[in-house]
Amino acid sequence: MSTAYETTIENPVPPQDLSGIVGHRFIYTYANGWQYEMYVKNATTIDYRIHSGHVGGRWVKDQKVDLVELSKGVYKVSWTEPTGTSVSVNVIPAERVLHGVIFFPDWIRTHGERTVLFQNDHLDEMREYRDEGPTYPIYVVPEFARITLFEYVGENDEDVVSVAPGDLPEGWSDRTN
Ligand code: FER
Repeated sequence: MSTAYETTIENPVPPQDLSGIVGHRFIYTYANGWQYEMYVKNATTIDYRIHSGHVGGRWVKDQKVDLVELSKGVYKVSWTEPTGTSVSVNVIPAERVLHGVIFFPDWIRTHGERTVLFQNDHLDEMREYRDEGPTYPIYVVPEFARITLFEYVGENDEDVVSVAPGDLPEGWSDRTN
């Protein structure tokens, strides 16, 4: 093999180094124009804000995720929301590119506004909507995105994502690096 390590049927796991994404905040715009911000608070948790798009204005803290390194510098973040939405995002920081697939239940396609809030204050309400549905047909949104800002801010900092997207200074999310 050309790689320095080998994954096998018995051990399909490449060496895991999450230091290139844990403790980082990134802002990105999907090809459909939707702008998101993710803070990888630690190896199992993200905070995020949605600056524009179908559910622009929504924000969430302490979402548990599965985070892996697929190959050197290539990460995958996957999770399911209390709303029933599932998301899987592949992140390649060095190329300033990511690809996300969002799987929305049907009720969020028709009533996305119900999820535009600080979700942590409405968890039971979100689970009720989820259980009411309808779930199907799933609204699948697969899109590439350009990472416009990528910065190390440290792990487990509750101040990184602490206000609603709409309460940030004008143009805040358009800062690039
Ligand atoms: C993302 C795509 C979707 C993301 C979050 C979501 C933080 C969340 C969707 C939802 O629950 O509305 O890239 O990154």
